[in-house]
Amino acid sequence: MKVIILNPPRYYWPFLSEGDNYMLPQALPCLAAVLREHDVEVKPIDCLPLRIGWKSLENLLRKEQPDILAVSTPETMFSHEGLKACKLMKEIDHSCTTVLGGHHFSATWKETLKENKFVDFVVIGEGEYTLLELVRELEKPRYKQRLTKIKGLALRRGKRILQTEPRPLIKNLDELPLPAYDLMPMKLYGKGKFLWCPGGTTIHHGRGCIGNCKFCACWVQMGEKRKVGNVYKTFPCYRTKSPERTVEELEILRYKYKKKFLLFTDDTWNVDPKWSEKFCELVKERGIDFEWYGFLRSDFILRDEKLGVMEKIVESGLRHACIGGERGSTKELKSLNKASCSPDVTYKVVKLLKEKYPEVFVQVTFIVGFRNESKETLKKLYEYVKLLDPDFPAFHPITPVPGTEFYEEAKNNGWIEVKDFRYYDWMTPIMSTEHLSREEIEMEITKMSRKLFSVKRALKGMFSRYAHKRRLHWWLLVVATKITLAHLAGKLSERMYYKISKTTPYYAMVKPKWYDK
Ligand code: B12
Repeated sequence: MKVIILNPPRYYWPFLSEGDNYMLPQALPCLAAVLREHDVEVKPIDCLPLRIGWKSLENLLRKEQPDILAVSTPETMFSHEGLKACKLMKEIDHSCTTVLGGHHFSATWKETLKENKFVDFVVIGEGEYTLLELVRELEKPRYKQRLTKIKGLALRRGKRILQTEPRPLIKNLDELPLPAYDLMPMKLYGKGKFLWCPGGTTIHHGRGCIGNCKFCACWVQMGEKRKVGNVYKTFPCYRTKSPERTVEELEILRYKYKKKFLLFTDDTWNVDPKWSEKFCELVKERGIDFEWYGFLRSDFILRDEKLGVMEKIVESGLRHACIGGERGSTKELKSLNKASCSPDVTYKVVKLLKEKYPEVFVQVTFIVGFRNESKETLKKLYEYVKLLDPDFPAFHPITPVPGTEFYEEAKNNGWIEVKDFRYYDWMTPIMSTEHLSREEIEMEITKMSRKLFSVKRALKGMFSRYAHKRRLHWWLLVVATKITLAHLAGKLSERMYYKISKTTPYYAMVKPKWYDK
């Protein structure tokens, strides 16, 4: 069986350079490694760094003639590209089996299979062993195939669409083979000058999360499915590779592929202080010089500071901390199942990082546009963020994505105004509030971002003695300038000043030159 695992062509975020727009999607080398370990002929293809547009992809699929095309588009906003790839494959060769996976399709498997005859299977949740078993079954003559025996799969049975028993999570992540980075165009990742990981790539040590935030799809995708009564419910579950295994992977990326900056894709990097301490000691012992970006929980940073572990984490190379601040009131955070990181805790953390660890660039993300959002609640949030004064405050309109508790709530209450998933880009408001229209939400985000842009902070950052901080403050200036120029050029007027038709939002993503080629 010949398997292609595909990250299809897609649009880019505006204002970011091409290299800053994508990174190595960990799913591809992880899935490929397990298939290769079991002697399956596998080719992961990431169209973005290779600039493979749809015409080139068609020619490539005609030449490769895979038996199985497995497509990974985790993000809801790119799900249409995943479907397009399956449709194209069936037009080229109807006998090729098409498989989808990732966050979005794991949560929409029923409607995906119902509405799209060109999709044969959806792999739900953690995919390594489900995909392997699917390949093994499809290798057998049809009458011998026992597809419904494969856990974690959605498939058709005549007119019915079935979901098999949930796939148990992999208990010991160290049993997985090292991701097949050698099958990826590693040289082409990290070409960005500024943002995610200049000269770098992605890595992950943990999977899943211990939190169960209402708006987040991460913990759901890697959550544990347990039977409650007659139905399966998803519970947060956190697992991690050992520090030794993670350092082994890190050294391959650092020395074999010369990647000096790593983005840890873990939902929460700093769950276990013992793990963090051991990892940092190994990095120090082996003298690995690298810098890294991580999603860190604020209350765990304070805990680790008290334990003396935070010093070791920064010493190991942490240079960009992304913290989910979300809101400025404990009551609001409680309603999102995120009370553990209170506004006061996040305030203490940003103050600690700025004063004791100036080498760390502090990004704090906030969500606006919940049902009761008004100019008054936004003013309070603005005052809080102004007080916090992180290097980069990022505001995202709440985007109800399938699989999350918030999506069900928004859907059941009829709050979702934009049904076209292409607009779920975390920039375009998808729903209005009891007090603000979608356009007003967008206007408020722009106003807050502009008012929070401080020349003093920018200049201090742009001439910081820490390279990563310098780079990012220059990036912030470049992006702010681009937005302002686009605004002056009136390119943004359509968006900023409500010339948007009340029905279809304005599509902000940028089409790469090679997209159709
Ligand atoms: C790294 C990452 C990014 C990176 C890189 C993305 C890239 N590929 O270029 C960056 C920072 C650029 C990014 C940006 C965005 N991201 Co992002 N990202 C992630 C993150 C943190 C890690 C993904 C990862 O590597 N996971 C580790 C691997 C091992 O797990 P995995 O991808 O889940 O794959 C496993 C299974 O899902 C499954 N699987 C996955 N695909 C497939 C395919 C097949 C065929 C099979 C069989 C199995 C399978 O098997 C894999 C192995 O077990 C996830 C959160 C998360 N933890 O998953 C968010 C996440 C995927 N991103 C998300 C979003 C929304 C975005 C943005 C749109 C918005 C934003 N503000 O971030 C942008 C848009 C991207 C763009 N540039 O245009 C959401 C998607 C939710 C949704 N339903 O839409 C997530 C889930 C975060 C969240 N909090 O909800 N992202």
